[in-house]
Amino acid sequence: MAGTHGSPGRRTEASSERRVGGRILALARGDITRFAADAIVNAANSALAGGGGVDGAIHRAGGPSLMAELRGRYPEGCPTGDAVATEAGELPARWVFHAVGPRWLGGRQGEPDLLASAYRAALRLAEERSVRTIALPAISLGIYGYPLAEGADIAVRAVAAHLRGRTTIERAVFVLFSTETFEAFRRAVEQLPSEPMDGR
Ligand code: AR6
Repeated sequence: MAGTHGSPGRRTEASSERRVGGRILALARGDITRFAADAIVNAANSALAGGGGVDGAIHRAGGPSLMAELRGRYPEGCPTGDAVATEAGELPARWVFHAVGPRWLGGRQGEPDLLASAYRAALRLAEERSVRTIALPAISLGIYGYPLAEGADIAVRAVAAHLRGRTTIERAVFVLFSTETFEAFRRAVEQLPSEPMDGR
């Protein structure tokens, strides 16, 4: 398939990438706090209070300036489906976009729209700052319990739709902690329509 590495099959890969709208959509295994990018997306909660998972890792690696900026600028938190920006402290990035995905409550509380909206809000913040490279986690797919395959599809479709439009982003990489999550995202990327004109 145009733009993907390796041959199709069940082989687990540590990374993969393809072209979407002339930009790169990549998948990588690993710890997002170690990824150099203009911006890193966080999976936060609506109190912006920090917590476990990728949020805890980002605050630990970024240092106390992230929480200080969140408390100072967003004392009322951030609604589910939205995102706010801070600088990135000690992280190898310029910005952190704290996006709030939905907690999975069975699927009838607007979770799919809220999850797509959280990604779109982070991508809007990226445009406002002319971000060219962005690293994203699997929002809501950990502690918030969103089903893996469905959540991966929503994440991949939201970012792919953005890359097909007018954007400053040249490279968006989902950084995924577990093999299972990586494989769910890989399957979601495989479902994207191919773009023969963009394949190189
Ligand atoms: N790098 C990349 N991915 C990671 C990392 C990391 N360092 N650490 C965990 N993941 P979660 P949520 C993966 O639980 O479901 C927090 O307490 C993880 O394996 O971090 O949106 C917040 O404060 C999973 O695939 O976020 C909120 O209260 C994905 O990141 C709540 O959890 C997201 O899992 C948000 O829950």
